[in-house]
Amino acid sequence: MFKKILIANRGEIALRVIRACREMGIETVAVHSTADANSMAVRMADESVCIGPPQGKDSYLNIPSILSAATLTGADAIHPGYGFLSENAQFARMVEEHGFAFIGPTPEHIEQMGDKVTAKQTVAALGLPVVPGSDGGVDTAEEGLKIAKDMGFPVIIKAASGGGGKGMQVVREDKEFVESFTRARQEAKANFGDDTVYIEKFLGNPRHIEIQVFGDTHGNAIHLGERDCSIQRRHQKLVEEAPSPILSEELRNEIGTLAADTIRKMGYRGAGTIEFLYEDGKFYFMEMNTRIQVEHPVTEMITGIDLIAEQIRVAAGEPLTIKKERLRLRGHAIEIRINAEDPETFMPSPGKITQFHAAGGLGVRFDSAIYAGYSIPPYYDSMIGKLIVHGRNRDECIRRLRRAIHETIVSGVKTTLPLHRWIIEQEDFISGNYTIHWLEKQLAEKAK
Ligand code: MV4
Repeated sequence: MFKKILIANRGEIALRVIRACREMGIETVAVHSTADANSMAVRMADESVCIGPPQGKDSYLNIPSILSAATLTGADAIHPGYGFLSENAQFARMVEEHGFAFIGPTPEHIEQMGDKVTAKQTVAALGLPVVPGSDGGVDTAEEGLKIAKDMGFPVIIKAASGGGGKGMQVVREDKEFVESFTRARQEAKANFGDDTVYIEKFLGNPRHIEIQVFGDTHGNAIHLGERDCSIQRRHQKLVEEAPSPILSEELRNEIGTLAADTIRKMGYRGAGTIEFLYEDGKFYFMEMNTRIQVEHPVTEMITGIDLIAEQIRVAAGEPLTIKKERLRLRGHAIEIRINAEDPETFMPSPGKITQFHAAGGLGVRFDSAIYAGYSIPPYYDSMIGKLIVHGRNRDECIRRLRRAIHETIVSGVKTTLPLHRWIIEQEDFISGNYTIHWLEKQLAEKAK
């Protein structure tokens, strides 16, 4: 097992990794920008190293600085968290070339899933259902138009190097196609330096349901059920829950088994998330994330498994400790992401937190790195914490969440808590009747 892990990240996920390490008897190194010198991760880690100025590109994305810090402190492994360098294949490769273990999949798997065309072809060949569409990249507007006409409108044009919603064009009729195709290519080139695009049938009103998977270096692979992440705005998730309120046990087992079989055949190691669109009782593969995700705690709450500890063990070459026979999905969990933002305009609200109290009690977890007197820097994303609650069933879980939101105090900055309080009171939320478009539709109604 590793003796010392360097965490190449900040905020709540840096603290989350430090917590797992301390419980495992592993020493930790926090790297930080000059803006994060007073962070909770720096305080809780055994050692810390300043790796550069505030801007992410100069610090948390600065590969030479991070590798130097690992060498200097004698770390054996690097945990990338989420965001920043977590899905950078070149970083994973350099980490390994410098003699450290990368706590994540191989650089080849990161690369393979990072290209959305290759990812789709790979998982389709291994048995996952995919959205009907072009077979790979489409080179010309004429070729694209023929595919779209044969398939029928509406269609969606996506960038092969995109993901997370960037560089997509929905096309509703044939006379718009050529213009949209040209725009999609231009945006793909400008944003990702790669103008490869592909075409899919556009699903009008799906849910976003993702499966947590895990593989090891001994040929084992397992799924840990799904998370429903349909409550989102501009591709930013606000609420995530497990299990999905609309999925039957039969369908869960079916898609979960397909997901686990897929990563087993790939020889995938570590934590992964396979994202699907779900509409009319059917799943369609969207993309695979090769990192631990923000919303991993809802899966931890219903399984009782520490997913970060499992990532570390797998990276150290140990077999998975999760056994299918002993895995039970218990009760219901919901996570809300608390952002330091205006709850109506979504403008970031950095600044000093004057008062802070975390909710507690049975079934309540608050994953955050903030404290009273902490100043939220303006350089990074605005998520300041995650409130996660567990209950024996969805009704108990929602009641507990309402209570926990009531207990949470964050003063000095604006937060999205009022919006969360509102969302969970809505009839559609309570009945589980929502899709990826629900929140934006509600916000448009509210604004009238
Ligand atoms: C789609 C789609 C409808 N049909 N693909 C958005 C993020 C990117 N990963 C894929 N996305 C979508 N792909 C087909 N064929 C609708 C979306 C989409 C979406 C997906 C998940 C969560 C929120 C979303 C919001 C708008 C569009």
